[in-house]
Amino acid sequence: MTNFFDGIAPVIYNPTSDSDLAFRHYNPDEMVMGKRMEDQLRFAVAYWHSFAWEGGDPFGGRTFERPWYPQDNMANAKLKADAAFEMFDILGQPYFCFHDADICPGGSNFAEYKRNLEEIIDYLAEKMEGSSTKLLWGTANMFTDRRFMSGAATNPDPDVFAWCAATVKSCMDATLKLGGQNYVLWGGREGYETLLNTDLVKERNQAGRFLQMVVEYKKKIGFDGLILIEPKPQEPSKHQYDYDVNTVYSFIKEFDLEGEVAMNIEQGHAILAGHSFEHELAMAAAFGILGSIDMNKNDYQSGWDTDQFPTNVPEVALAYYEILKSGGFTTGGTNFDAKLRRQSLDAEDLIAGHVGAMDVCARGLKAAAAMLEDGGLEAARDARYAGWDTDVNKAMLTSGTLESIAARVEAEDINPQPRSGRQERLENYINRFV
Ligand code: XLS
Ligand code: NI
Ligand code: NI
Repeated sequence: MTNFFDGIAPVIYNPTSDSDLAFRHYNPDEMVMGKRMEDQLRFAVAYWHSFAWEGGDPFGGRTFERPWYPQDNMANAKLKADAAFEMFDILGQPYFCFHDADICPGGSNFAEYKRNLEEIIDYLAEKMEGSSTKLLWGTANMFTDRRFMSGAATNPDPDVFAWCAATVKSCMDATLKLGGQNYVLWGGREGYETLLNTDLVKERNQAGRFLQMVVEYKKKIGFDGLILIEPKPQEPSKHQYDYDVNTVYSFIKEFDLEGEVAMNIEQGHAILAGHSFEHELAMAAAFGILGSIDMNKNDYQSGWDTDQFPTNVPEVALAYYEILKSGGFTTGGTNFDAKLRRQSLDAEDLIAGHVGAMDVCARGLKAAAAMLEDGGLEAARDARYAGWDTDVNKAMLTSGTLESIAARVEAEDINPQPRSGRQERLENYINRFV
């Protein structure tokens, strides 16, 4: 027990409330496209930003005061877990996600790391018994410690590769033990700063073999959740091997992992890659690898991963549109990989950030469901491609050759006439729902 959230009542759905800490749209039991809203959205709190991050930025250190600081001992790790579960209860949060480094101190060698991890996992398991919050995914932090500065699985030093294999094994065991529904790998240090000192063929091969070992181990221990890769470009390495969905998909194919690995797609990472979130989601859906999402936005002016709670309903609606259209989440969910601003010092700020984000997502989900049920966008899209429905045009893709098509163009005097893409009308259509 902590007293960190003292005085903050459980957050409830009350559309007429004038409190900052009430849900006006997130109504867990409301049915949306055949499922409870809670089961469509599958929200998760990110342990790292909410409980481990201390408010630092590149120019200054800790701004927060928390009862579980300093985070270098197991007693405080347990206090942090107490506070985390208190927040999950206040929010009625169905899931959480963690890195090993968020939940316990790393220790001075591997044996100590493992002891700490096992002790805190037992503690979390106990907490979960008395709680309705489950584990959406676990992961290993293989980017903060200086041992990872030249890469994790892609490190030139085989001892680091070995350390990473041992670490991921421990974190997969921990995730399995807590009933985690997925296991995530974000390759923060899997990239390079300069080609002058880098053998990118070797590094990519190491990463490919590493991922194969993860999949082999998943099968060995009977973990039936998804293995998810989280793409991100340019940060922290200048060149990241997991740049975006398309890049990761080609990596998966190259290392024969199709059908074994899916994607955890983060809104902010999509933007950093020069895409929109919905582009990345639609691309993953097209490849059949849309697993889960990190629903946190970046500041559009600052150009780096600011990890803010979502506030933009139209953007969120277009994201859930792609998710619902692809059939919705199975084991995946909506993880708020988001942190407070460093001036937001109070326990209430932490609750408010999540309440707002959950409400924005609920609005987005409802709008997306309404658009899908109305069918206007799909009808417009179908109409735009309707020319491809005729037999002769279908045949171009199945049995056509350049010669046969050229002959038809001449014989039939085919002379394409441009038609409007009707973008503004479609934007107006979206505006009716959001
Ligand atoms: C960092 C990533 C990270 C992953 C988990 O940018 O988003 O937080 O989600 O390692
Ligand atoms: Ni991120
Ligand atoms: Ni993330």
